[in-house]
Amino acid sequence: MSLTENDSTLVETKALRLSGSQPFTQQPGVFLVIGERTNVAGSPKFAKLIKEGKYEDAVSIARQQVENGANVLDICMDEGMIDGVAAMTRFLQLLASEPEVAKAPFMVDSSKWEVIQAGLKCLQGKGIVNSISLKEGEEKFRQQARTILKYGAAVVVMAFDEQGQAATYEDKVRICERAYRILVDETGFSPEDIIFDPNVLTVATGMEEHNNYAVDFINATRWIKQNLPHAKVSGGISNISFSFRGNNKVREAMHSAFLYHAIAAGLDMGIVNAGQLEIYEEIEPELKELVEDVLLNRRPDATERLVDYGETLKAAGAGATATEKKEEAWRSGTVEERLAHALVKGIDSYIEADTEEARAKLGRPLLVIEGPLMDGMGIVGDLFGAGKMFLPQVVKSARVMKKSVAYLTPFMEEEKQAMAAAGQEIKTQGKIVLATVKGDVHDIGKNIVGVVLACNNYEVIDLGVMVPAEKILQRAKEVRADIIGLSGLITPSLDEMVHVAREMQRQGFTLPLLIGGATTSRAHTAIKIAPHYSAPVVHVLDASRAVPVSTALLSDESREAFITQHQTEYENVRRSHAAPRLTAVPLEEARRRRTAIEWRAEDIAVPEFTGVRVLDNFPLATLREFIDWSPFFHAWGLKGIYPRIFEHEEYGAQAKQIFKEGNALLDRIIEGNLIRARGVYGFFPANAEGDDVALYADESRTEELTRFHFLRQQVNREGNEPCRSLADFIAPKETGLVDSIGAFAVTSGIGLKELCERFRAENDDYNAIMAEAIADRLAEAFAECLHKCVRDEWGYGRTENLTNDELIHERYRGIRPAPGYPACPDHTEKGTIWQLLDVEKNTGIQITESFAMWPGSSISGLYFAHPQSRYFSLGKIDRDQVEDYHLRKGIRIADVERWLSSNLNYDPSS
Ligand code: B12
Repeated sequence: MSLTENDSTLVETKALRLSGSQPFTQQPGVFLVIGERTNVAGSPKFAKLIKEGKYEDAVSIARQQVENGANVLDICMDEGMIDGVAAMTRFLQLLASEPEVAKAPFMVDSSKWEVIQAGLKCLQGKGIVNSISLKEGEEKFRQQARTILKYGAAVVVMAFDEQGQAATYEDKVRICERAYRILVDETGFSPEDIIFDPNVLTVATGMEEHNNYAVDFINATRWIKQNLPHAKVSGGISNISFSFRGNNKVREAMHSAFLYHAIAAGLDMGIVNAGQLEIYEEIEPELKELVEDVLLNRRPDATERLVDYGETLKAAGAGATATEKKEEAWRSGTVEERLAHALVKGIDSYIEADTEEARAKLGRPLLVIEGPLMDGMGIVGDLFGAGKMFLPQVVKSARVMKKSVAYLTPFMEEEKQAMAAAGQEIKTQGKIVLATVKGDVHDIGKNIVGVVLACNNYEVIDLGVMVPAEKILQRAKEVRADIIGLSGLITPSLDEMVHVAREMQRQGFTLPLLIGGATTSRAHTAIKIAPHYSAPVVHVLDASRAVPVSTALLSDESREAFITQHQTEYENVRRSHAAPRLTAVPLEEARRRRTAIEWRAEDIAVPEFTGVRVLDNFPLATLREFIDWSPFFHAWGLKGIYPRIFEHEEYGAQAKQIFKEGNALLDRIIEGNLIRARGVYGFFPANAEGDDVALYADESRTEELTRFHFLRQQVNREGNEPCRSLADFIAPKETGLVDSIGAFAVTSGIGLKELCERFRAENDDYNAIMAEAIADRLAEAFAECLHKCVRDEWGYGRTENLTNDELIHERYRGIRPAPGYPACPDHTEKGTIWQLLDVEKNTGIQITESFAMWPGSSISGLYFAHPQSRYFSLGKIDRDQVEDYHLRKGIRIADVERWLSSNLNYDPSS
C-alpha cells in the first residue's frame, strides 16, 4: 500500500480560533501541539497525583507542558478509580488560577458525556471537546453537538459509528463525511470548529491487518482536508507506537516520523508529549529508515527489523533514556539566574531545589537570602518602582521568596544560634512591627504592605488586627523594632492611633511611626497624631510608598534630610488647616431647612412583612451576580473601572489576569463552600420625630422598639440648599402616616480567617490576600443583593428591571446608608441595629469597642424607601448640634465629640 498522491490544490481554509485567557488563532501551516501529560491515560505520573488528590502538583505538570511548547492542553480523567466529574471540575478550576497555564486553551477529553459537560462549565475561553461520535446514533450525536455549540467550544469527532471504530481508509472517510454533513448542515456548526480524529491505531503489533494503519490515517487526513472544507484533523500520536512501550527512543522516532508525514498530508494538530519530540532530521538515519518502513508499510518484514533494532538499543541501555525531556530554556542558567527568573516570574515549582543548590554553592543560608534572593527581589522592586510590575505580580514574587526563605529557615536557625553564641547578629533592612489598631478589623491593606516590605528584606512582625496599644509597644520593645506601622479602616481608629502615639511618647519611644489605611490621611496625621509624638510620624498613602519611606527613615545617609523635609511639609499642612471655622447654619434654622417633601400616602411603600428575617448560608453563586468588580482592582493597586480597566494601556493585561485568578478562586470558594454568607434584615413601622426616627412594634405605634439618631447638615449650605438629615426621608409622626424603615447586617466572612490561615501556612500570601479581596466583594454584593430583595418586598422593586451595571450605579428608588458612611458618620448607631435585629445571635457578626464588625467582610445599614431619599455627606457640625445630640442620645458630650471628631466644626479642646 502506498500513500495517495499529494494534491497541491488544497482548499483555502478558515483558521481555528480558540482561547484560554488569551486568544489563540492557529496560523496557516502551523501544527498545533496538544499537551498529553495532563491525560491520566497519557501519563502515569499525572494519574497517580490525581488519585492521591495532589492537585497542586498535577498543576505543575500542566505548567511544564505549556513551558515545553504545548499550544493546547488535553485534560482527561477517564480512569476507573477517579471520579471524573469531580476531578475534571477541580483540576480545571485550579488551572484557571495559574496564569501561565490558563492562557492556553484547554481540551476537555472524556468518553463520558457528563465529564465533558462538567468540563465545559469550567472553561473560561473557547476550548475543545474531545470527543463525540456517531457511536450511539445520529440523535445523540446531534444533541451533544448542540450542547457544545451552546458553550461555544470546538469539537473533536472520532471516526466511530454504530458499527464501530473506523480502521480502514474507506471507513474513516465515510464516517467523517457523514458527521460533517450533520454538523454543518443540521446543527449549524462552523466547519472550522470541527476537528476529525480518524483514529491513530497501533502499528507493528505483529498482526498483518494492522500494518497499514498509519498509511490509512495519513490518507484519510489528506482526503478530509481536500473534501470537507475548513475541517481540521487531529490524532492521539503516541498510540501509533504502543507496541514499543518501554523503548522511548524508538517511540520518539516513530512519533516524529509519523507526524512528519501526517502533517505533510494536512494534519492540523496532535496530542503529543510536547517535551518529547525528536526532530525529524535528527533521527539517526538507520532508525529513521526502519521506522518509516513500519509506518509507511514499505516491506513485510518491517516490524521484525524494527523490533530487532529496538532490542539492540535496549541491550545498550539507551532505550529507556532516549531524549531526556528538554528543560525549559531558563532552567539552563546559573542558579542565581534561575532564582532571579523564578522570583520575577513568580514560578515556585523549582524553588526548593534551586534554593538548596544556592545554599550548597554559597555555603551559608544567609548568603542565599542576601545574594541571589535579594538580587532577584531587587529586580522585582525596581520593576515595581518603575511601574513595570504591578502589585499582584509582586505579591506572587513574594510567595516564591517566602517559600525559599521557609526552606532556608531551619538552616538559618542553626546559624543564628551559632552566631548568637559568637555574639553576632543577622541584619535585615530593618524590623517593622505592623498592627491594625484596637477596635478595628481591617486587614487587607496592612497585609499588602507587609508583603511588599518583606519583599524588600524588611523583617515584618505582623501582630494582626484589633491590637491594643500596650501589646504593640510591648512587642516593639521585645523585638527591638526599627519602625512601628499602624493601620485602620474606620474613623474611630484615628483616635486609637492618637492614643498609640501618646503612649509612645509617654514610654519614651524614639522609633518612627507609620500611619496607613483607608480613613487615615496626611492632614489627620500631621494635625492630630504627629503633635503627640516627638519622633517622626509619617502618613503612607499606599503600599508602593511603604518601602521608600521606611528606607529613607532608616538610612544613615538620607534620614536627616528626609525628616527635615517631612517636618516642614507637615508644618505647612498644619498651618493651612488652621483655617477659620466654616460658616454654619444654627441647628434650629437647619431644621427649618429640612428636605422639602410633600408627604403623600401613595409615596409610602408598605413592606410585605414587619419584623426580622434571617438568611443563613446565603448562596455565594447568587451573590457573585451582584459583584461590583471595580474596587477589587483598587485593592490590588490597579485603579480603573471594570470592565474598561481591561483596555488600560499599562495594566489592562494585569487586570485581566487578576480578574481571572480572582474568579478561579471564587469558583473554588463556591464549589468547596470555603466561606459562608449570613445575613439578617427586617422592616419596622417608623416615624420621624425631629431628627430621630422612632421604630414601633406594629402599625398601632403604641410600643416604641428603639430609635435611630440622625445628624443634620449645618455648614456650607449656600442659598436655599436644604440642610439634609436621613430623618427627612421618613414620614414625620405629625403627618399621621405610618411609614417604615429597614435595617440589615450581612457578612460573607464566615470561615475566611481559616481559609487565609491555610494559605499563609503554605506561604501563599497571594491567595490569602485574594481571598480577602473576594470576600469583601461578596459582602458588598450581599448588601446590594439584599437591597434588591428588600425593594421587591417593599413592592416598588419588582418593576425596576435593572442590569448589574445599573444596580452598581444605584439607579433605583431608595437608599441603604451604613453607619460610618458620610450621611451618618456615627458608628455607634450600629449598636442599635445589633439590638434590633439581634445580629450577633442571628449571624455571628460581632462588633468591637470601636464598632467595627468581625468578620471584617461585613456590612450593616438602614433602608429608606421614599423616592426622594438620597445619599449626601453630613460634613461638619457645630457645637449646638453636638449638645442636642448628647441630649437626644443620652451620652456624654465628650463621647459625642470623640465619635464624631472628624465632623466637628470646632476644636473641642479650645
Ligand atoms: C473595600 C471597603 C470595604 C470592604 C472591606 C473592608 C475591609 N476588609 O476592611 C467592606 C465592603 C466589607 C467594607 C465594610 C465597611 N466599610 Co468600607 N470601604 C471599603 C473601601 C471602598 C476600600 C477600602 C479598601 O479595602 N481599600 C483597599 C486597600 C488595599 O487599601 P487600604 O486599606 O487603604 O490600604 C492601602 C493603604 O491605605 C496603605 N496602608 C494600609 N494600612 C497600612 C499600614 C501601614 C503601616 C502603611 C505604611 C500603609 C498602610 O497601603 C495599602 C495598600 O496600598 C473604602 C473607601 C476607600 N476608597 O478607601 C470604604 C470605607 C473604608 N468603608 C467605610 C465604612 C464606614 C465601612 C463600614 C463601617 C460600613 C458599614 N456600616 O457596614 C464597614 C465596616 C467593616 C467592618 N468590618 O467593620 C468608610 C470608612 C469611613 C469611616 N467614617 O469610618 C470608607 C472610607 C467609605 C466611606 N467613604 O465612607 N468596606
